[in-house]
Amino acid sequence: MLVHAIASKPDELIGLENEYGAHNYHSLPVVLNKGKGIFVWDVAGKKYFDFLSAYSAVNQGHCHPRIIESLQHQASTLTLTSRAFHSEELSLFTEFICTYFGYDKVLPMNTGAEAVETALKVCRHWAYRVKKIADEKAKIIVCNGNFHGRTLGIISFSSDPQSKNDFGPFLPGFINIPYNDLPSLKEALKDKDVAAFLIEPIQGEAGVNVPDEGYLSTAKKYCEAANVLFIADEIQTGLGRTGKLLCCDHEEVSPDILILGKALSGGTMPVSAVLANKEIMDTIQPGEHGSTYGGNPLACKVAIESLKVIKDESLAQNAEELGNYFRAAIRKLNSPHIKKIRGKGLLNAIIIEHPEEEAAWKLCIQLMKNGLLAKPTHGDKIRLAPPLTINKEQLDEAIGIINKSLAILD
Ligand code: IF1
Repeated sequence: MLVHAIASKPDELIGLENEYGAHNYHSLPVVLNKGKGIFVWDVAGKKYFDFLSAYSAVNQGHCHPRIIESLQHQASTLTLTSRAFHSEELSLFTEFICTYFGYDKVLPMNTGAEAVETALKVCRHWAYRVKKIADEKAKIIVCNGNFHGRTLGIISFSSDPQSKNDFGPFLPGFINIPYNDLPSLKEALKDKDVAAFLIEPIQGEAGVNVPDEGYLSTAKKYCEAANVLFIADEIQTGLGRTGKLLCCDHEEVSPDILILGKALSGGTMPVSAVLANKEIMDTIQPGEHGSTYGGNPLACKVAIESLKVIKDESLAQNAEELGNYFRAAIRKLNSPHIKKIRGKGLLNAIIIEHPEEEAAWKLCIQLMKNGLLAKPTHGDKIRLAPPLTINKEQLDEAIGIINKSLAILD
């Protein structure tokens, strides 16, 4: 059976995945096989604006030449040593990323979920070994509507039934409070057994939910006063996406524990990292945590280059400027089908106003036909988040496609 070798039509390829792959995604019916910068191409050679950026993993654009160069060079030099030995690239990476973000220490992992798990483990160690919370009592405050990954530990504190139904039993030790609600945080912090507050500076999965100005900085102050760690999950909001290097920078908040992933490798491979100062990170000792691939030389090399590109190409600044321009332009369309556009930098979502339940999906299909890829979430929301390398002319062209496509909802 050579069917996989000869299949090239999109329908056949989708059929193969449908037959042999688990059905854990509802993808748009487009089959891609090439990417460059802000564009991707399907198997028939049709070109699209990528307005998802692999959920913000390709902030630097697809196949960025400098990142690919570093990947290829390192791939033919040394890819994996395990942490049983030191590697030149890991040593250089640890110094580079700590200097870049202003932290004492880094713990490298692979996926975002692993980095979140790592941050939670580090914070529990800190709770017992530094804060001296009684054994097994440490609690972590999280927000309703959160998305931090898909492991059993993380979904234990999800408030989304789809993410957690029939996956129990769950991990205890979490307190859920409403997002963007300071009085609830203040109340929850009264509990002396609280070790940390884990937060997305903008909630991605919840539909690009931007908190009120002052929420993050006040929340940080409350945490400090209660001797509770402020843990920022910047896996999606970090690395220039929202118009600053970190979304927390908008309010000059320096998280006690910073979690990064996604664009840390410019979309080439899973690379994540947890940063913290000594007092916190030194609570982890040999044998207490790790990963076979975490901190591998290939990942380290690629991560350094990915971070350099963000600064060298002023991607945060571009996201800030074009984000403001984009939201203003979408508002100016004055479409009766767009209830709202919200976001920061180039992390944006439109909320569709339409009687049909499938309207957002229908619009995404039309956008796809017209050469722009975006994905609906939670029924009526569409995330619009191109690579941060996009320029004004390209953005204008994309806005034209969005405008033209909206007619399908008339
Ligand atoms: C999927 C959403 C985005 C994340 C934050 C940790 C992780 C993610 C803030 C885990 C991952 C992804 C994963 C993706 C969908 C996606 C997503 F819609 F679900 F919310 F981006 F907006 N923290 N987000 O956003 O990182 O383990 O995946 O590397 O298909 O599950 P990961």
